[in-house]
Amino acid sequence: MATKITIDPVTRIEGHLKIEAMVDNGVVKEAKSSGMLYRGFEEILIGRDPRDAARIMQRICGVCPTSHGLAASFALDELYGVNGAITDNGRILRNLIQGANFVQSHILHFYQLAALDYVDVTAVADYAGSDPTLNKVKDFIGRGHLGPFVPRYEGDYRLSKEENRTAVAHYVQALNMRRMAQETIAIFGGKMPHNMSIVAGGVTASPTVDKMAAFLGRVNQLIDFIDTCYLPDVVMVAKRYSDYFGIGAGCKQFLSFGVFDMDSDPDLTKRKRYIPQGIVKGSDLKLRRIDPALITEEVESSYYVNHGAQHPYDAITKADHRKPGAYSWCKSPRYNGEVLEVGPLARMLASYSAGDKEVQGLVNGVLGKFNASPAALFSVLGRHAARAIEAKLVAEKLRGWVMQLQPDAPTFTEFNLDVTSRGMGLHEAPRGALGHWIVAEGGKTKNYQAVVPTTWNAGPMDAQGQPGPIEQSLIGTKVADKNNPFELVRIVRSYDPCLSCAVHVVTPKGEDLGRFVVGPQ
Ligand code: NFE
Ligand code: MG
Repeated sequence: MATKITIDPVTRIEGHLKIEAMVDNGVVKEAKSSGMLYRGFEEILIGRDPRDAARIMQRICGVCPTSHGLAASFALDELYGVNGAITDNGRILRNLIQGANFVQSHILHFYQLAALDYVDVTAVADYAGSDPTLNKVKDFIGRGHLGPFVPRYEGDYRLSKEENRTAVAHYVQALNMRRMAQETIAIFGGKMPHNMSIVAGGVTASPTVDKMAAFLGRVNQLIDFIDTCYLPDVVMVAKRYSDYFGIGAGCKQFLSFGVFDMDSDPDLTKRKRYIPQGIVKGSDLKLRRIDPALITEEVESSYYVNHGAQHPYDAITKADHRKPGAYSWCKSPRYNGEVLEVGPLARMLASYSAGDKEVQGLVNGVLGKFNASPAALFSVLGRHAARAIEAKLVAEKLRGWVMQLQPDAPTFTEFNLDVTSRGMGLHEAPRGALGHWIVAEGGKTKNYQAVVPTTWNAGPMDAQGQPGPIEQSLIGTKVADKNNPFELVRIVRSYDPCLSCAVHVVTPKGEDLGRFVVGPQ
């Protein structure tokens, strides 16, 4: 008989993601991924000064505000006609801020958001050594402070006692490293979260030598942590859980908008980026160019009044929380009607397929360690490995990029505010492809849409009956113990979902769309 497994909430980060899986004979037959959050963002901007987008859109999320500030600024660059005129300093500062942001996000994901699915923290309970961090955790657990380590599933923890203890010590160290990465962003971003310096036309921070030195010093410590903790810990987990190279494949089609500008080509589909733009299909690992006109969102299974596939420039968003058949506040983004996975795996595949030798070497190195074929990348461990490899590559690039700043050269290009125009910001957040689209009339915002990574990955089924990437990853998965469905949470968390990013609509007039009781009634 089929059993329904409900996991709600799944995420250890902003927002609620609910997963429902119908399991029959130990195998997932159907899966539903539901964004359970209702918020308000894009339409707050309507009627406002378009420049507000670079500040307000960051409030979508406390984890990746930097990415929203950047995507908004890219869209505004085009709106104001300065998209081909960003200075080298402006371009490099944006890359530095976003690079440090990738590092903080990836460290946070592996240790704080994913590792506790693999690491048994109780291994510290009878620790008798002298490591002060482990003794603190032991004391913490001993006094009954089990959060954030519980609730958790029981059973499938496979690391040795020593390995568990190492991972727990690194979990605590990662908190410090993440703080340091946030400070690194703030050196040129002004503050974190919600930086102040990324604007249309460039960046307002000035690259002084002392700031460059402060940036470099922190990056070097972050690289050290990535090399000595993050990468070895991912390999340690992969060794003990190597079956996860065969679990959670998904749609095997990937999208990257590209990130880290190497020039200021006004056309974002031609701009040279360190991690390139394109679509990669698992079947042939070729990088295909994208046409942004083919990006749409559908709402067939979403709590919005039905419409067909809409391009973000023309999109309308009208909530209908009683819609029959709907099960998510996420929309379903599609490219030419196709389902695509986004994120570090998509980006590393884009670089790999574009012939980036460094990426090819690191990816082949990981596959070689596990005697695995490239198909193994389309998996839970493939996503973790891609994220860790990307953290290392990006952190190392930061070292070189910061030295390219010119302390006395301009960081910002002036522009005319009174525009009737539109703009598209294609970029990559740590969790994947992020696009902002703005339409303005007489210098005021007329329409604004953001299509974000977790909407691509966690979106529901579309009108053609195609499930979203996370749903596809779950369908066909064997669940060993339905009371402790480790397989399902490990698959979902490998995508690093963040629901507050993914759900962000409101009615422009602010009327009541529905009343929701949260908590005990
Ligand atoms: Ni709230 Fe976000 C990232 C964006 S995910 S974390 O990375 O954009 O949808
Ligand atoms: Mg949106």
